[in-house]
Amino acid sequence: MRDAVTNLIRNYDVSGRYFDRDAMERLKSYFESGTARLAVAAAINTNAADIVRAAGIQLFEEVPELISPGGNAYTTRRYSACLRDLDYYLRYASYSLIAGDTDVLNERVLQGLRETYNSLAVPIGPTVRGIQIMKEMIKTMALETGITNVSFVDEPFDHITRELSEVSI
Ligand SMILES: CCC1=C(C)/C(=C/C2=NC(=C\c3[nH]c(/C=C4\NC(=O)[C@H](C)[C@H]4CC)c(C)c3CCC(=O)O)/C(CCC(=O)O)=C2C)NC1=O
Repeated sequence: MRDAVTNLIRNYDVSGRYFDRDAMERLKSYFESGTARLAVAAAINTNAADIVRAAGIQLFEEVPELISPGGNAYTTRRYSACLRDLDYYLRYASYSLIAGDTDVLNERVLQGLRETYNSLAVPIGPTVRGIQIMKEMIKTMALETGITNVSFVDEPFDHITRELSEVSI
């Protein structure tokens, strides 16, 4: 599993190079955003249950077929599985935000996920929507805590979304 720093070290070590200006710029931007990353992760940790619950409510309001008979989140078991999945995405997104790298998502979350979803007929579109709802909530929370540039919050959520949505080849 890699983070922004180990990833960079790995790339430079492969070719036996010292860090150049580009590497230093990247490290600088990672460390400069460190406090903001910590603050967002802290906000997620404290509010995870509420974020997941609220995102679920909004998703099922937008796509009520999911929890109607025949919907993939219909029945208590599947409803819980759906919220549990949102909770997985949120927790791993918080790790990825701290790491400043999406490797943890590839390694722990995304491997084989699309195939699993396809085999259980879990619809990708609404799942992606649920992930995006959480992202927006967290960006709002980050702005409320006084962080002005919240664009770094996008990375893990958009990465999961992109990988999930990719058409099978
Ligand atoms: C940490 C990495 C990790 C992930 C991501 C993960 C996902 C995951 N979600 C699953 C099921 C599921 N996922 C959903 C999710 C949904 N259905 C909907 O309609 C909504 C759109 C959506 C919620 C937003 C549902 C309903 C199931 C159960 C499907 C079934 O058993 O029929 C399953 C099948 C096994 C199980 O039910 O536990 C896996 C492996 N498991 C993992 O270990």
